[in-house]
Amino acid sequence: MSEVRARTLPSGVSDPGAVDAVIVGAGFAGLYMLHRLRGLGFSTRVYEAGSGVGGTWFWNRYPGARCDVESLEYSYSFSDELQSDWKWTERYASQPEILSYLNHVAERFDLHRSIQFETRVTAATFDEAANRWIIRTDRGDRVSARFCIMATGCLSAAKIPELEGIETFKGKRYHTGHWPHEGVDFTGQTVGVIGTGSSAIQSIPEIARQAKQLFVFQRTPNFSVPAHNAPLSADVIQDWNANLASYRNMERTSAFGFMHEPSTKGALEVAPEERQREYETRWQRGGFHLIGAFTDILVSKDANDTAAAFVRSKIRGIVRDPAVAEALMPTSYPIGTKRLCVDTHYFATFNRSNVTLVDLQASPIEAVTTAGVRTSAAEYSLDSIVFATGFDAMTGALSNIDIRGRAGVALKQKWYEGPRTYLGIMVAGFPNLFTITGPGSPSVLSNMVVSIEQHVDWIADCLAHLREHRLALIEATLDAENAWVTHVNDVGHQTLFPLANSWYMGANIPGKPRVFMPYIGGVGPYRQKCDEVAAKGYEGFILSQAATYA
Ligand code: NA7
Repeated sequence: MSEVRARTLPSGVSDPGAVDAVIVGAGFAGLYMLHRLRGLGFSTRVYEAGSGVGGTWFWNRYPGARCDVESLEYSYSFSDELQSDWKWTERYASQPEILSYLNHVAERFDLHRSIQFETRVTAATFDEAANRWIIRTDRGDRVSARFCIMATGCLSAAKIPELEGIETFKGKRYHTGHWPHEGVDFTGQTVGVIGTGSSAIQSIPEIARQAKQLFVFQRTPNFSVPAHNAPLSADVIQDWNANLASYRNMERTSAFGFMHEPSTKGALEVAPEERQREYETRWQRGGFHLIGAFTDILVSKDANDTAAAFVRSKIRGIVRDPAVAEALMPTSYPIGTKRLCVDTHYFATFNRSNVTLVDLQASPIEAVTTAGVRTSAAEYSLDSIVFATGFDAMTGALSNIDIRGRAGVALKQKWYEGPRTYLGIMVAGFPNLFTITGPGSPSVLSNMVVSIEQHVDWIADCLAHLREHRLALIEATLDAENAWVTHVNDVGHQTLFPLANSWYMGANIPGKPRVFMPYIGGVGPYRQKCDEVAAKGYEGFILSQAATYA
């Protein structure tokens, strides 16, 4: 089977050719999927909306953009040579460094030639007569593929809020998820940042250093813990390399896909002094470790309250103005049930004289005006507005494509009351369509690279299995899907996650069904389940029909 040399295709011209697989997206997931399928000899084409590889790391170029999983762990494990050659420089990698890494991967494994850039997939339709997917793009391509693999990312459909008057604003508007490649110089400007999620929390300290005046429009305060980012020391790298196999195994069998010091006790089982010591140690260590301090932080409200109170006390200690500190303290949801943020000097930024917190709970935004933002209490004149307002998470990128399975049923219609998948990988009624880190899998509750590698390997093995057994189709049964959805919900409802209005719950998008979308059963147990399903001849799937493979 020959590779499709997509780069040589004149853009905008329909390609009548057929391929074994189309992959949508060239981020961490799409690149590795392409590499695996090419290794198996499947003809594969990747469509990517951006002009380069990288996905999330291609688009999210806002100041301060950084991964909050440690760089050594937020990296591919599939190639020993890649692991030993690539040198991460910081504990938490910046966006430019991760993008360089992904470009390096694409070059190293010669991936570019199979990727058609600046091409957005608009539709994917299952042709029941031919048992193939017909994929269409915004450049007029129409390609037929036996398999369609969505590597579209969980946080890729940017969300601009529906605020009155947005179009009338005369200054510059930016969304953190679509940042200009040439960067933005805010020197001398009065800037408004709307939102206080991870993207805002990373960018606000950077923008504050440049801008003349910064207004932070906060609807819901967020819990954030310090990153304590620093250059990676030779000792840390040496230890990582010396223990690589066991560390990687720890990630794969862990709860969240990264290494952590497991806790053995509940927060209320220990004396208050010991609890405080444990939180303090983990705060000093930085990153997500705080949330793992005790076994029950994400399942017991009383336990959770102790961790939340600890972080609030830290905010009180950092922010000098007590009223501002109070406004920055989250109280309306348990810590960890909205994405915990990891920051560098976020709370301290509110001690700067050029930074003002605008509490939208006290005075909501009424409209964007030609000059800036008007709340119920005041009007703010702004040169630029930064929308750090997040994404239509987990389902948005898929809903933006007209995906139709058997009998022309639209995926959007099927998911009208919330996403339904089997294992987060496939959807009943949509044969041969795969969703890498789809809803119903650990995905956003995990180290994405670990979860991506697991899904890609599972899908690649599945395709090889089908070919080996001369099978054309794999399709989740409705029973298996229903049972999985029930399980995902049951496990989710054993935790505190449903208590928050988070994007995990679809709560940030007006009209989106309130469903806890990711799977919180743990990366390790989830992997085991997927492996068992495959080992039992793809239990819960129907595999059918002899096929001719070119
Ligand atoms: P998030 O985490 O969804 O944050 C979006 C922020 O924008 C959040 O504070 C929202 O407040 C706020 N928001 C959204 N709409 C509005 C309106 N209309 N008015 C005021 N404020 C608004 O997105 P991020 O990009 O920061 O992070 C996404 C993920 O990327 C992150 O979790 C990491 O996994 C990486 P709300 O809380 O809804 O009241």
